[in-house]
Amino acid sequence: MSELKRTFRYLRPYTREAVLAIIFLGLVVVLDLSIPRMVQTLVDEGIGNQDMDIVLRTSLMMIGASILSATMMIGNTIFSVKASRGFEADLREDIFKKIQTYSFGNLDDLSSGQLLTRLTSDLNQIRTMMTMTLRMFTRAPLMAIISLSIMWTTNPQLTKYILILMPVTGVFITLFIRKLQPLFTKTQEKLEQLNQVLEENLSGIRIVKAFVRRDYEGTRFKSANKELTDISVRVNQLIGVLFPLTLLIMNTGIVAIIYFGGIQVIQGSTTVGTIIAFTNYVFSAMFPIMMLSMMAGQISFAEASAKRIMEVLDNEPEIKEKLDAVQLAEVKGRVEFKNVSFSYREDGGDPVLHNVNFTAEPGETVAILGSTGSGKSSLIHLIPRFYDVSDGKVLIDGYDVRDVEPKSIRKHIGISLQEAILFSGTIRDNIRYGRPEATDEEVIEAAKAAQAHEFIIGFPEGYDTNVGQRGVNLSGGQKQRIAIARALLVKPSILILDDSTSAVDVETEIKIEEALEELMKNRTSFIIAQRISTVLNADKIIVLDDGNIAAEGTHDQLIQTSPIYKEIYDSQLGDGGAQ
Ligand code: DUT
Ligand code: MG
Repeated sequence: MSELKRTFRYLRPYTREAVLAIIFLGLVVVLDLSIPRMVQTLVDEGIGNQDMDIVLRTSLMMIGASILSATMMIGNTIFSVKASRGFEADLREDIFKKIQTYSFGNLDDLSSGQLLTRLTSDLNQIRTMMTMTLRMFTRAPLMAIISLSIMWTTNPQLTKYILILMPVTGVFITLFIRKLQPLFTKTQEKLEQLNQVLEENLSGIRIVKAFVRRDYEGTRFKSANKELTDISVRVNQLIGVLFPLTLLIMNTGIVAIIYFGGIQVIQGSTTVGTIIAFTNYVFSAMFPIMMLSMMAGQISFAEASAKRIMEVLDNEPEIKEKLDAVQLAEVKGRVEFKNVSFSYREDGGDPVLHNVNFTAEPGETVAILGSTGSGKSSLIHLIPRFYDVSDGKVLIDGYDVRDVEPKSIRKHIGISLQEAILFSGTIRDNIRYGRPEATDEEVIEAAKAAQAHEFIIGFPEGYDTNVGQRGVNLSGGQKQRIAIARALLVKPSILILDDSTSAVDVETEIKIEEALEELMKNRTSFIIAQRISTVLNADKIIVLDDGNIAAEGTHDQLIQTSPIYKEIYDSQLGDGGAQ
């Protein structure tokens, strides 16, 4: 229960609504339970004494009580819905805000699919639970207590039979729940497995088609689906047995009341009306126990969901901002790596960068070369502090990035990540994402430099063309160029382009290079490129090999001194290494 309880604090702003909902509910219970009492009067005093007056008056009162009870129930609904929806919205907002604080490392641990499930179906489970609490949970014990007290004050003798039956039912239901509980947990696990298969399938459906693995995926889905179905069927079968059995116990109680009550009536110690009222009260005293047994499943589900939601909320961002963090108003763009080692795993296993040292002076262009997996992306991710180094220091303008407010560094960095991700919206909005106040002229200027202007104006709607989700209606190269324009538009002191031209033809790539040269005069830039032709003019070329700097220098120096550089050069522009 503990995790579920923790979510309850989100109900606090809605205390007024929650209390009103429960008050209304209490009134409903009192009114509902007054009706059998009136039946008793009607039978004993009205019908028994053949008094039409009492019959009429009591009937009217019963109708009145029913109408009032219905009205109170509506009141309960209004306030409980207000409270639980507000609770849900606040909790959702908190989760969303929390996710925004996550750093790259946190996001490596929790996939977007997992986060989405937690924001939707898990949250839904908890909200359902909350609504039920405000509408039924409180009702059940209230009903049991009030009916039992009414029964006790009218006829303690008969009440005893019910008091014996209640713990029997209680024990019986507890045994059942014990059996059900592990099945609920299992259901939840199976559901997650199924979601996993579904999620992978939906995001990778193009790959599934391309590799003609529909049958395989179909089988995978079928088996996950079947497992979930099997277990759900078992759960529901068990519940299906539980319900009629509790009904049986309840009916036994009613028979007992009628039998022993009947004897009392014949002996003249009680009235027929009392017996009729009692059979009603048996129902209202026992029904809550049944209802609670039904709800046990809901509670287990909600608890499991609360655990997953709290995991999201408890997750601390890996990148922590220092309390006395420095705010950088200006960044000149000096970037220095001092003995930097880096590993994605906290336990330090297998570093992807070993003892990296280099300095990029303001305005320099640094090209990073290296085979795939050599650590190029990892290296540049350390500059905006997407990850923290495991050892050593990354300095910007002489400040350790860990001492500076991350926001104030990132504002001065324009980055185009290896995978160009766009948002749904217009091309214009995508380009100005980092600087929403940019003018149209600035947008066009950035697009021109990124060699995107021409294809953009080629679209019938130009810059107002809508980009589909994740940029589906654009080619890979078009997306990359928009991403470059987006990075350029912030007029950064440090520009980072990670393999941003891999999907662009050589001719366009060279044009981008030329345009950049002009644009990047006063900016430090880091360019990762596969093609050596685009980096020949860099002020500094860093060759990475398996996380180590294998060589560093200008093209002219490297071609003389570095065999590994010469090898790359020959393989791409090769005519025996001649210049
Ligand atoms: N790696 C991880 N977790 C990640 C990213 C990378 O463990 O989230 C590993 C894979 C690889 C090493 O780090 O062994 C370096 O990866 P990186 O992405 O830095 O390599 P790259 O030089 O950018 O390769 P590519 O040219 O394929 O982009
Ligand atoms: Mg990379």
